[in-house]
Amino acid sequence: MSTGFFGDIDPIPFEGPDSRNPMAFRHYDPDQMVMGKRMEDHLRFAVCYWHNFVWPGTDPFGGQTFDRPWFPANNMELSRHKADVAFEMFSLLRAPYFTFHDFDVKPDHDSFADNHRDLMEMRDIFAAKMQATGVKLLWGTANMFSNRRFMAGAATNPNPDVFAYAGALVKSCMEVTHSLDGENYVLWGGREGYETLLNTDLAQEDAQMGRFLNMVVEHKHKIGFTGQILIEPKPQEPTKHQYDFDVATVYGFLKRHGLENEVTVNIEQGHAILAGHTFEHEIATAAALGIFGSIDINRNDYQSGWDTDQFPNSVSEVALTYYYILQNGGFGAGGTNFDAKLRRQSIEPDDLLMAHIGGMDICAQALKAAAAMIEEGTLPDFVRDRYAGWQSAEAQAMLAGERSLDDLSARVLAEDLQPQPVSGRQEYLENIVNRYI
Ligand code: XLS
Ligand code: NI
Ligand code: NI
Repeated sequence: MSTGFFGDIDPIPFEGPDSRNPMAFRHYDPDQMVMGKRMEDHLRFAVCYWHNFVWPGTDPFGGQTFDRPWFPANNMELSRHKADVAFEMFSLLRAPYFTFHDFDVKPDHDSFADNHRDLMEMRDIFAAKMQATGVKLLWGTANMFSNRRFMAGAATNPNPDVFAYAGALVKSCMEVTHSLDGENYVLWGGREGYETLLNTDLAQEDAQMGRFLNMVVEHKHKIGFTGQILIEPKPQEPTKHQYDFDVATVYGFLKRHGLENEVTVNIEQGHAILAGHTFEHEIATAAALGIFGSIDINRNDYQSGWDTDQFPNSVSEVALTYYYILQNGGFGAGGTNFDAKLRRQSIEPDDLLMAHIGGMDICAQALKAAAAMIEEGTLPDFVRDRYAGWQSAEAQAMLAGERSLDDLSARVLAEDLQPQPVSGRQEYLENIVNRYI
């Protein structure tokens, strides 16, 4: 039964690339087969709770611009209404998954027990709605950055009682995620970082964060949660220096604390850009290190230096994203989570729908382009051929630790080696990419 929030509309249909209907998909056709798999099963779209149903449209200069019937959602009645609209939107968009923080779905209290009670009630409401709609949980997470108790961090807080509170919160949120058959659990270290070294002990905070994540992994095994634990890297914002700067930094942290086989990464487009990387750089790095998990799709404004969380709108950018994901074997338990929000002047309910329709279509178009790049083979073949010299017996011996610098020197002299450069052919390769976009 409809909440009336979106008016009287049907689930968004697929009408094909020639459609001029703004409330229809032009490329996202869930059942279309791409490389032997349904599009829906490749993309594994998730719609997030926080940007759509919690953020009121504020910016540093102005307050609320969105007028939603469940605002300010400071009691359970309004929270239940918010859940009705959220699940209605997931269904209208035909998104197979959603994502949420505890803080998004219920009123915020000072007492842990009050928060826990409301979270349990919402869990039961979600379980019934998931059953009724078929919408599944891609991941759950704990918000350990909004309430002022977390202003100096959660796991990295100088006060051990905040560390304990954060641990208790992750325990509840992971257990709720598990009981809703969530496929992953995310930790974004929203305030795990620092503003000034003058009040910060870096070694102490690293030890705290390492122990905290180990406890999370221990608890996952204890309760039999088989989903992935995902760390979401971000270099700055809200803190000036965030510890989970980028994929490579997170990998070093995981190695240092013995977690590289337990934890993978949730990579976000806007965070990659803030770190001075491209999204595909971060994805390919995670794949090379064996820790690729999932993605948060959005885009940043390239001029602002801020995590603007806009909906993706460039096929050429997103095509390379899926190209490297497909090269890595596609998503396992991960998926494409729209961690994206409207601009604050887009105040109508159908703006929420159109933003996702456009984003889902961009991803679908990009997936088709990426699949064509792989199936046609020129790009992967080029890279393979470029490294083909490493297949020789001598090259394999160098890699396998069977040669020393003395050996290399002796051979270079004996054979009078004078290696000749070959073209990297970047423009040729860029032209090939453009064939598919
Ligand atoms: C913020 C993060 C956040 C995480 C979930 O920048 O992207 O939204 O995805 O806590
Ligand atoms: Ni995110
Ligand atoms: Ni973000």
